[in-house]
Amino acid sequence: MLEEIEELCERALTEIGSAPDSEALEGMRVRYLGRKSRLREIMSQIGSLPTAQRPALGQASGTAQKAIQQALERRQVALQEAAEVSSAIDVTLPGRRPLAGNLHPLMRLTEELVAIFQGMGFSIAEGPEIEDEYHNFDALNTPADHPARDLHDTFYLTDGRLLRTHTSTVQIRVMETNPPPVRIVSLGRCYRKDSVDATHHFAFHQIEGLYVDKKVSFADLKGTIEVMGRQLLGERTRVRFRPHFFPFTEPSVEYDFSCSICGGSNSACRVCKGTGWIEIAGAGMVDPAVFEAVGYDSERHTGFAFGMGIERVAMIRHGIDDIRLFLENDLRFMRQF
Ligand code: 2U9
Repeated sequence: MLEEIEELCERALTEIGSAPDSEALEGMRVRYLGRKSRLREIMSQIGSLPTAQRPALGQASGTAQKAIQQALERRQVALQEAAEVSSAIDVTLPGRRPLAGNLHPLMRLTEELVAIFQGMGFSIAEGPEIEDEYHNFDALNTPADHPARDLHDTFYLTDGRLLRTHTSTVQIRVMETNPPPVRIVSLGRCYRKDSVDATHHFAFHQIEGLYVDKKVSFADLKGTIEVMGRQLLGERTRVRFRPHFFPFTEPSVEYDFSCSICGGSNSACRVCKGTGWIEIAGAGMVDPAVFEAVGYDSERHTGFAFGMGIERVAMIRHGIDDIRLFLENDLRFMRQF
């Protein structure tokens, strides 16, 4: 009888393991554990067997009953899970469109500016964000007592190095290692110890241009800025230059583009406030002291340079009034571009 129980249990487990559906499984439960099953019959006979045989048979039949019961439960769960998966997939439904990301507005504008300057013969130059005081200030004719070098304005590292405050550092490095002519735009992230508000951030992006050759003139600078303005904001864009001061350029200017939003006709214009002009950035002829620092002969070569904050241009272009939006990664803002 012991052998019979073992055989019966083995057969039951094999059959249950491959039961095709719940109905077949219920049939097996009745056949192997039901009131009229062989196992129940054996169990009911144990009491009338000789005492010595009873414990072994009782234990074997109990173990078999438990094993069959567990196998039935396991198979039931497996069949249910399979049914759930197949009913969850409706192969007749149309496919879901995958969520495709798009470029950050600052990156898009950067790429556009790069294309504009490449079209005018400029190459792209990049360099380190951690710099030394020499490349960030001294080589750019910015004296030791200049306010920009103050601890309040620049992020210094403990070893005396600093986070670059402009990308002009890259242009110094290019001139140090390449003889003229040089026609490059440098771009990347810069850092200043500004309190964060709607128009300032401690981290921002710059694009700066430098053109050095024999006989480069202020007229070349004006032409370059005009072409950029027209390509960026439209053919009707005009440019005006105002005298200014930068340590690294002489003469220096700030330049404005005519307002592409209202053309000066709306006194409530968010972008130009009704003046018709938008202050973009600065530029100038490279100061001879900068040429001396990189070993260029300032008697033989001249050059112009200009710099722009990319966030500022993006704000003007899209009528955005808070610089912080560019860094918050709020999808409601990003999806507009
Ligand atoms: C070299 C020599 C001169 C780059 C220049 C500006 C004027 C300028 C600001 C615009 C807004 C920086 O992002 S901002 O805060 N920059 O106005 N930048 S001339 O002059 C150079 C650069 C490199 C070797």
